[in-house]
Amino acid sequence: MKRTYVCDVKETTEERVLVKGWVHKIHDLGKITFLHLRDKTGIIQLVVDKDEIKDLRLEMSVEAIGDKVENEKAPGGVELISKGISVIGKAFYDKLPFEVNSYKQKASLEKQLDYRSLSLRSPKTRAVFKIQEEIGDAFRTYLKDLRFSEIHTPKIISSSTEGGSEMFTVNYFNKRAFLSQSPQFYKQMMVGAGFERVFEVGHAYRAELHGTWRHLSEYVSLDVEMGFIEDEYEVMDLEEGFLNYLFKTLKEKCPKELQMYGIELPDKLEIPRMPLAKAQEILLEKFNKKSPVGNIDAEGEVILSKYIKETYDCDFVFLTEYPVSKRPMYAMPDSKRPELTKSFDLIYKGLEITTGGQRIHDYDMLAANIRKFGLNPEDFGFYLDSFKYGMPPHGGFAIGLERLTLKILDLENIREATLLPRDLKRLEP
Ligand code: AMO
Repeated sequence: MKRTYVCDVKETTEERVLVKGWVHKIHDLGKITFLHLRDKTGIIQLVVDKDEIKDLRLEMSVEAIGDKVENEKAPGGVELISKGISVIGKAFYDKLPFEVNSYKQKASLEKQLDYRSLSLRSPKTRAVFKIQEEIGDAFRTYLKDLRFSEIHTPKIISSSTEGGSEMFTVNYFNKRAFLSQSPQFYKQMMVGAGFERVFEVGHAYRAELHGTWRHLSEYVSLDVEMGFIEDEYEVMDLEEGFLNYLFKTLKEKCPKELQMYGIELPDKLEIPRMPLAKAQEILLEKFNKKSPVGNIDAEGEVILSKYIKETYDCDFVFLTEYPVSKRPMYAMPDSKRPELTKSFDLIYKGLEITTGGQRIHDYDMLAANIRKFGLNPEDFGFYLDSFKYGMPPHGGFAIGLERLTLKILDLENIREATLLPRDLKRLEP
């Protein structure tokens, strides 16, 4: 007999079906006993004999044959009268570390992460990763339709891209190498190598010394780079277009998952764009909140987002015109105000989810800028070389996949939006 997925039981024309999954719940009501079986697609109720369940334990994997009966009270409006259940994956535990079948997960996040193979079985927890999967899919579909090519760049690299000290070192055949913080140099290189428009969904590594709710040491970066642009606003338009497409897609494909988290996504996003200096001024004048030079801090991001929501009814804001001193050496300075760059951040519900901008594409200007930053152009050999052969004006951005998921679902900690998080303390599972 062919297996029927739980979500297809109601619609199938078969009277008798074979379902497979895990023992989600056993309800012994005295006169009648129910077993809830859970598979990837949902939960179905089986009416069972007491004898059939006496050796069953929660979370064992089982297969069951049952006859279909419509029942409004059953989950999904249909139930199965059991014609036989067998265990196909035994249980080896004394006591489950936590309940998988309660809607509200009571175990601490740390414990859920320790027992990831169990915590992910909870439909509400797995819903996070259904959303995440659709984000990746929407990113690909949206960009491919606009003639972007998907690329895969190396994650073992020889030099820093983002500057700073947050690099993991790797012993590479007795040479020192690093784990990539960002595909920045390679995505720019590929624009010049004739691809013009590229994107990558790949891992990025940061040796983050702060174990906060929003930092991971390994995250997934949704990277974009495009050539022949006019300015950084074209790059922002692209990101805004993607986010509109994403929200539309999520509403169509994940209504159940969004509902589990009580999320209603807006129909149309028009993201306000504001110079950083203006945001700092608003924070100071309206909220008496001082900002660090050339940036706003985490608390400032939260306050500013609330202000933007009240003023523009939008959960997002692009901050523009970051100063040269706070941006990497590849950021394009504004020709009229050379102390400012043509770069931006995107803040979503109080959290930075993107950095992007126009890049320097002129070889001489880039080499001079590298020197200006106190770095040695010789250390950037292959990167600089790729600017020798007619590199077009270009720009791009990167979105942290886990941060975007976290904010879409209003989660509290980035680890909830990470299948198997890596951070200061966690290297397993
Ligand atoms: P940036 O360093 O700002 O920019 O990173 C881009 C986005 O990546 C995410 N992110 C992180 N997510 C989780 N944990 C971390 N430790 C972490 N660090 C960064 C954030 C952030 O906004 N090359 C540029 C992008 C570009 O200009 O195209 C870059 O990497 O969501």
